[in-house]
Amino acid sequence: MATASVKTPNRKDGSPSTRQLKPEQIPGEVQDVLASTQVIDIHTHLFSPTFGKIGLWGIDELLTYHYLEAEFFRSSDITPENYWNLSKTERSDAIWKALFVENDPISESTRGVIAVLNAFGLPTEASGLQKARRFFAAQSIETHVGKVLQVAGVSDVVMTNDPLDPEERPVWMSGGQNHPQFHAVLRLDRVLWGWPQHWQRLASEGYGVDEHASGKSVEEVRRFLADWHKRMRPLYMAVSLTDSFQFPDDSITSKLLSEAALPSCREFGIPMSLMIGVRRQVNPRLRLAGDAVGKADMRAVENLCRTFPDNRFLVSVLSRENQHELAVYARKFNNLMPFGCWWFLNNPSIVEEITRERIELLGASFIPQHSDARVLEQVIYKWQNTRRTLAPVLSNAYQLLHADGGEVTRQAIQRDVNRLFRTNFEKWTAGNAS
Ligand code: FIX
Ligand code: ZN
Repeated sequence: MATASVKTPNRKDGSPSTRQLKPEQIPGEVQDVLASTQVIDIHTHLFSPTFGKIGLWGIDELLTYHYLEAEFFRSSDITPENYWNLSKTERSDAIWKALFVENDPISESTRGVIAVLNAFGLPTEASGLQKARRFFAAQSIETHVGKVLQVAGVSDVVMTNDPLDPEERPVWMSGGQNHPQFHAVLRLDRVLWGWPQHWQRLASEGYGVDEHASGKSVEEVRRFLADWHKRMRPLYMAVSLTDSFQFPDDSITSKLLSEAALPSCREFGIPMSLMIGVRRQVNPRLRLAGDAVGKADMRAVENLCRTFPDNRFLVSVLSRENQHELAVYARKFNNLMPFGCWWFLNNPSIVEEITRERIELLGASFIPQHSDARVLEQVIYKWQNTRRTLAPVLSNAYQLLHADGGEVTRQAIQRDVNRLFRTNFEKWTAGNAS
């Protein structure tokens, strides 16, 4: 009997039904709750319209996403050097031809472009590129943003904001942004591991720092963080770390993390996000697409969580082989919040595996996904795929609960999905997300 589409009506006050579900009703309820619960996208590279051209959107940006550039070089005779000499339009023409015309868009990233075109009712066949260009060219970003987030079921977008980025900095120095759906994050890569290349920038701004982060450098970095916390009001601080990251060690990274960033996070009451496992520029010819992945030593996470029990950590690791360790560490440290299926993990086959083991080990006490979107409309396909992949995983968890004698109601499902999509993050950021 077709029960999957059966939904238990909400109660008169609109709250989810507390009526016990039959096993065959569970998938339909889970799908409906996932579809109707807006998500906080806790890590993206999107920018609100205030930031102008560094906020990427539209079909040519979708097609020249670095995920697609990496796939393009496998299906085209154009060398990276020749590709970089092309204009943006010529690059997206070449990618469309190689990945969407001469081959079927069956990879996660190519299929995502098709899903976005489809979401706007645009043609998805080979001849559709020009019509898509006309459609996006006719959009005003201020209204387009609202429509895209509404279609994607995203209520809040958390950005990645680098105070030392010359393109982004002028916006913050002239008052910043106040779009209610976009939230700042203080990204510290250039300070925490890029110190040799960037310490002089802080010095030139009047912070009394030196090449070895000695003397007054730590207190001056904390002053720098306080200045930017005031300017950005970030929900958390963040850093991306390679697969060789160790803590503790005698590096400037460890020193500034433990003596400046983490104390400042405690002072401001915000978490520290650690994204660990990237192997940077394994093929520099591909530029942003040139990064890869490496298995990290998770004892660094263990040492940080144990040494700094008053800090809250958001942690995402890039290696599939590190996922089980991360989930086990989350059982040991309640100041550790695992999040997302990052980058090369954001594929249904791996998202399913990671999410199942997280539910089995952590219940609903983790953050299942972030989009890492770099182009606005990507949130549409990334969150469509996440909901599509989460549905059977969650349904299975509730059907097992029912089989073992537990009660399953729509109200309970809604409570868990709220936690996974929203309140785990809101509580972690001390309620600053709303
Ligand atoms: O460090 C990061 O925030 C990574 O997500 C990016 O560097 C990466 O290029 C990306 O966008 C992956 O999805
Ligand atoms: Zn990212």
